Amino acid sequence: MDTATATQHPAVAALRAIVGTDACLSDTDAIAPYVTDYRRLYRGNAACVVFPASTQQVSDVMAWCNAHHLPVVPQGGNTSLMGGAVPAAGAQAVVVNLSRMSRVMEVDTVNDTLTLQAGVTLHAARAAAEHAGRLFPLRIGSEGTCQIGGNLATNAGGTAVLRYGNMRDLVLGIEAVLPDGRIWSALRGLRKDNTGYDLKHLFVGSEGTLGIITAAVLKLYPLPAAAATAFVAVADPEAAVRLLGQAKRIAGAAVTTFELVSLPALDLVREYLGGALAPLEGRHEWMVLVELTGGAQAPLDSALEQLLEQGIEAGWVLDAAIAAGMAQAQDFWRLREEISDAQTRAGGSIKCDVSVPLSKIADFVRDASAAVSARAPGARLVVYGHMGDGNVHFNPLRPADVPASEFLGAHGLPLSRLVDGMAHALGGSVSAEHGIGVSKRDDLPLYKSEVELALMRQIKQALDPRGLLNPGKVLA
Ligand code: FAD
Ligand code: 2HG
Ligand code: ZN
Repeated sequence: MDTATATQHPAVAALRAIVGTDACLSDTDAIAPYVTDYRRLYRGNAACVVFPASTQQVSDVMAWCNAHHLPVVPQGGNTSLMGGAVPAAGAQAVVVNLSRMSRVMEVDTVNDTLTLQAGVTLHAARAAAEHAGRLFPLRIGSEGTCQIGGNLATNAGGTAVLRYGNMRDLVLGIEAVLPDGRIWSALRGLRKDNTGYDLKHLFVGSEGTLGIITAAVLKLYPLPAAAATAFVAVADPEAAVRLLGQAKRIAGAAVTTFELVSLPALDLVREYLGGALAPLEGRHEWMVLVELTGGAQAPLDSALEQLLEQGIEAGWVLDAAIAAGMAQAQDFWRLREEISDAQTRAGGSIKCDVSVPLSKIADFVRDASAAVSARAPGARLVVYGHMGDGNVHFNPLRPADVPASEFLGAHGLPLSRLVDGMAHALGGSVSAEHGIGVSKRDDLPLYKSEVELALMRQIKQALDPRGLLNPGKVLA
């Protein structure tokens, strides 16, 4: 950790008095990882980065910043893909990183709830639940680094939403520090509570603009004893939608994961993983990862076999591999979960995290693919994701021989507007699960009505009249 110098911002000494010297960084090199976003597209400035150890310390930091009109950027694992967790370039701000608040406070196996501090990583939360014989079902590829506070602030989705819902559906109680430093504690483990406005939902998905989430009560579920997993080549996205419908009819609530994978997405992962894993022979344009989970293996296996047989008969399924055990299932999962990082490593990926009604997703993928290919011939169509939720990551990627900066410079904004616009026209969303951050902020007025934007601004004004929390994110 760094030492104080005469040129330091006055916040450094004041906040060190609150969190301790070692828990407040101000040296340029030391703060670099906290002011640079995951994809290294955004690099900001901060007076300092503080690591509070308690809700009271967060409150004291926030109160000091409020009194001194200093903006605050809440930060969890800094895995956001939208540039929301780092300060803007040139901004005077304090980054409040929650990673020291990593205590699991209670696992209640009668109430089926998990109470924890916001800085617990998703991986640690899932492990704590599993240790108690329960499941905390949020599953996303960044689980080792992202934190529960960040998951709540972004209303994270992932690969089990089909069965368990988004983070909003998984939270029962929240504790948050307000922009003026007051603590609002509602760590209630209640499944029914209609005592007025449900304020916790204001903070879910607010991307650090309304309060700093310091703790939460989350729902737990029975730990599934069995899973049946298949990697399936399908004729096209339309066939995938039909297969999903059939899966629901055959297996009902056991259908936990239904993820679409396009060939360019799979190729990219194979390139970065050394081409090792190939569950299916031959090359197929479209594949899905299907997982059923439940209490007993035999019924799941038989449901999956029945589904695939019927899919082959109907011409939806071209080929399929059923995982022979957990190790092979993990290999299938790896192919899916590595797609995001493979794009980050390749560079030059345009993120379009869109959702449309399931009934329109096949048309959307077909039409958006044609439109993007016409506009940027050679762009790799890294299209994949949570098809079961009507959510695809439609991410055009630079052709292999075109530098990232050239591709993004020529196509970044036009292609993302093209794809987002097509989703919007189908009644869809331009951010299904990643939020707005700074990446989509300036486009938000294209997709939200005046009334909706005005309501959002009124809420922001009511909670944060000085505009100190994560300024420049979500709303301009
Ligand atoms: P950060 O990146 O630190 O912050 C995100 C936003 O939340 C920022 O606006 C920040 O200010 C705010 N924030 C953070 N902590 C708090 C807090 N305690 N109180 C208030 N505001 C706070 N997302 C999905 O939804 N589904 C996926 O499947 C998915 N897969 C991913 C896979 C990879 C490989 C990567 C890199 C990212 C993925 N993400 C996914 C995106 C990201 O991991 C999620 O948005 C995650 O929820 C962010 O958590 P975090 O702790 O890293 O938050
Ligand atoms: C995923 O589903 C994540 O893998 C990341 O939401 C998506 O990198 C992306 O575009
Ligand atoms: Zn996703």
